[in-house]
Amino acid sequence: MLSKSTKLCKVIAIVVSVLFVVALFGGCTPKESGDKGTPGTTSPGQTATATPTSGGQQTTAPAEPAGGVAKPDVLEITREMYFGDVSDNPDLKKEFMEEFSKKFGINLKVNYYPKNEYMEKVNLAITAGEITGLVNIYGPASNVVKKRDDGVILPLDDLLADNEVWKKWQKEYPTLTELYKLPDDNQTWAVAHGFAFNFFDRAIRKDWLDNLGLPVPETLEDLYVMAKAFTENDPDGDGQKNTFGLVSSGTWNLQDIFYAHGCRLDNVGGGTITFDMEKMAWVDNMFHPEMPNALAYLKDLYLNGYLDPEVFVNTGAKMREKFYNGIAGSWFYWWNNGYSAENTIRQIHPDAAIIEIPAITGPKTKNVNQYAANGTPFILLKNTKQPKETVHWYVNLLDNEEAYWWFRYGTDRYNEYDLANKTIKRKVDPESAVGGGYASPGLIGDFPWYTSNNYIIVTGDDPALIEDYKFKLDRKMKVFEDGLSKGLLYEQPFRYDAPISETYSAISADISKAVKECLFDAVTGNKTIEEAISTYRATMKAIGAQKVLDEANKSVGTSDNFKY
Ligand SMILES: [Ca+2]
Repeated sequence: MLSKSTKLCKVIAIVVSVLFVVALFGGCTPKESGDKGTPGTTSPGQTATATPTSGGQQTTAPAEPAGGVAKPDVLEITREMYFGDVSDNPDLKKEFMEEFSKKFGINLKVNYYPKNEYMEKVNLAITAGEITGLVNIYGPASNVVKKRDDGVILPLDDLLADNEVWKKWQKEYPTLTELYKLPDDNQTWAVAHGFAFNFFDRAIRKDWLDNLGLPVPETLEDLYVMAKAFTENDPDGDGQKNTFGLVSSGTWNLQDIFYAHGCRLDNVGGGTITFDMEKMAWVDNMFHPEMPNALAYLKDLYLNGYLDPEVFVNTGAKMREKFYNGIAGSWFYWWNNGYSAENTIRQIHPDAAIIEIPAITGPKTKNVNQYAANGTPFILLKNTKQPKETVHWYVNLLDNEEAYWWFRYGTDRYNEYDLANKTIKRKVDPESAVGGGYASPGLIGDFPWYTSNNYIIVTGDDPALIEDYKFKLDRKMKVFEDGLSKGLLYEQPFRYDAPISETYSAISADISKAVKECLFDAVTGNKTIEEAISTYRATMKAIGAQKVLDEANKSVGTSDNFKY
């Protein structure tokens, strides 16, 4: 394995060389996929098959590589929200399969189920043998493990061994091809439906900084000075003490403070069992030597009111509301969400301006904040008649610019594809009340090479829209570039998002409760920091958390000497 820094340099080189190959976090994270959407009907999943292509028709099918694999008789894909929910847009659903089949010379069959019971329906259909081919399931990786252990899916390594696109990805985007390579058998059990880089960054009221003559913070010390001034020095200039520095929902939006101390929290910012990329092992960062300092820093902010007094009771919505209303001056939240919030804040405070920064530094000054790329898994069912042809051509189509965008947004009847200029103008659906585009197939997510971060994608034909898109995209990408060029950002592969451990699944709620209590007690001064950590240790020992660390480390072929 390459050393950590070599690997990181390589990632940076790749990222920089392909010019902003980062993807917007679209609606494609497992968390979002798991959200309950619009209630659908209870009708069974419907399927339809496109009419086979008649002879002599023009297609722009990707050329079959020499010695390549023949096209499958049918490419069967199962995915939620295909042209809306299950009963929406039946004509568009059918038309797309027909048009796609004509254009690319591959008969496409899409199965779709109601969003609010997608996984239940998919599981039933798999058990009943009603569907074959590629099936998009929800993350995390443990769902893939389950399907493998149920014996209903095929490993992909041999099937893709001679696929040129796959080989290219292995070289240029190794974490993409390894996303669903399971550590215990070293086999690849799914292809990602997208590979969208994403991270949290710190958004700050730039107009408040300017009003107070403060620089954009870079370190923990700067951040403290800022939070204090945002609370005590009337940053909005209305003569009242009605603002504070930092807002968060629990520790979710304070993660950069833990990062700066080198003791990162888990993937949801609420736990301390996390994968350490330097040790390449699962650890409990509650016992990181810097953790007491991180907690002392937060305690100081909290007791002085520089951090929202309601930090431990805020929901996510409440946290956002305080930033939108101009009460709180800063949060640590999804990349670009601060900039998106600017318009909302300006409805009340017309002069509001936001700046986003990739990380703040402290004892840790390099590789401080992590980005990860993920996409939910597409598994290949064992009952697929032509498994090799199916997965081979699916991967080929993802590498084909036109086929990719069709998968994403539909045919050129509903989109003006100016691919030479990397511009996509989605046509306005006259039936849309908000001037939105037509419903789209949504079969695929962002990939680094085809993404809303290197294509201009607008709805409608107004040139001002394109200028606005470019401005916003430049501003957004600058945060990521800054993070990379200053060595603040590093890649934390998604496969290390949550521990693969049966015990973890069983006791994660208890663990979460123990962490919450410890953080609350330490930051509010309910207990001393030492007492809070020692209570946590006793609780974790009592609930059997040792097994979580041991199992998780075993799953990645390592061990950690730590004992609760
Ligand atoms: Ca004020």
